[in-house]
Amino acid sequence: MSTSDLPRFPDGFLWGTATASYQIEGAVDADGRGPSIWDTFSHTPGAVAGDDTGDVACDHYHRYREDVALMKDLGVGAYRFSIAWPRILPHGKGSVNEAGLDFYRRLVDELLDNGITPMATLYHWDLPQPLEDAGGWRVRDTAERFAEYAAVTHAALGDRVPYWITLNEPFCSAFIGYAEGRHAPGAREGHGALAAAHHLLVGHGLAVAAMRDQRHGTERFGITLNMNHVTPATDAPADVAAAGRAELLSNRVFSDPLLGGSYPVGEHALWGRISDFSFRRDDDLAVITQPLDFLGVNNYFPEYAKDAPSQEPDPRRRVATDIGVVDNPPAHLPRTAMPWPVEADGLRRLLVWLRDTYPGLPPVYVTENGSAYPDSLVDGAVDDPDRIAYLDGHLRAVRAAIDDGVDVRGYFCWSMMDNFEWAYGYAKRFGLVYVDYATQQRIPKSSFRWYQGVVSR
Ligand code: PNW
Repeated sequence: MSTSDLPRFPDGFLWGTATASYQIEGAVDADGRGPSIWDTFSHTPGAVAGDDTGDVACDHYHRYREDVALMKDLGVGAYRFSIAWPRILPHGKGSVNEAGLDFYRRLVDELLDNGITPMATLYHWDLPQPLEDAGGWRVRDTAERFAEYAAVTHAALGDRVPYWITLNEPFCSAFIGYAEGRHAPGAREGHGALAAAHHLLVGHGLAVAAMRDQRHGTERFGITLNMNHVTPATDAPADVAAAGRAELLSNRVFSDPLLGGSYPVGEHALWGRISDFSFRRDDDLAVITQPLDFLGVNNYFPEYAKDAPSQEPDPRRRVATDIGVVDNPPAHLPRTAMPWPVEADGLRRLLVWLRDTYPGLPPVYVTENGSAYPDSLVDGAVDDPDRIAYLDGHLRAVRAAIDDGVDVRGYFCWSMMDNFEWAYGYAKRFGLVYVDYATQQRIPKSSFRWYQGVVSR
């Protein structure tokens, strides 16, 4: 597919690509790194497909120079990566591991030397295991330790990293990690997940305040939420009500406090069986609502909500995501390998929803969007027309949202390279670059060449 008929983007639009520490770095014992909840989880038999682990992953820790050279070839202006908390503070708190900071100093210098702007995420799910052992995100202490970690890391790198993202997808940390149990730490709880969601928000606010206090210059502070546009599957009143519940869980639990200044209206109907909210303190909203310089949005698919009975009849055993909704997208939509439905206009609708729902919405960066397909290496090359079509459609949707008046400043394709796809292990490939894990050879896919054409226009 040619890029010649793709609409143009505003001057200064930031084109990028994204990864995360545990998904690519490997080197889990190098230079004093401590264990994280993902080391523990991936080494638990049956937790990850194929019992894959991030022990080696893409060995990016040792191959970052080659990977930055690929980004330079790709022509992107920016790279979004995450910093592994257990490399900086192996016990989660206390003494700082300078060797861990040094890795990110080297990476950032390499990016800057190649004219690529670094965007750092402080937490992409690799919580130091000792903090989980002390309660993890269920307890307020973790939020306070997170702010300390943010301050230490920002003090070391803030002079060279202009974009700081506190958390990646707190929804996944709280609800997939503590309710569904498909991600580390693998808990299945109701109350614990809601406490985790709250402490993640508090940790975000404390971290922004701490970093802003010691700001070096013009660096900007934001958070990345995964969000989905929600439509009722039919116009039956029960499905319309289900869509309200889905929108609350998928989006508003985080976006209402962060962008609207209040906990979501109607949330108690959802959490009815959970009545202990003592983890919320009176002044927490003031902490959570620190002004954001930008909002990061990750989006892969839209949702179509259908009313459905709760899966677990005993309310005491229900997890927090069991809200009487099933996702029922139109059958005609194509599917990726996940198998997530593909409907690019869902991204436009989501961005417009954000603008309409939150007056004063800060500038938005699409910090992740992309797709997994069953790529294969044939005669030394990977042809991935489905991924190109996916990206083409979603870029047109972003452009249409800008035309609709949404202030979108950049787009980061997930992912720079194939990597450890969490519960799916290495079986799902999202990369613009194919990774042959047996040899660690990197092979740019045809989507890489296509995206090169997009970002160079
Ligand atoms: C995001 N879901 O995760 C993450 O930020 C990335 O680390 C990940 O590789 C990427 O999307 C692709 O999955 C998600 O179940 C994981 O809806 C799961 C879901 C959404 C996003």
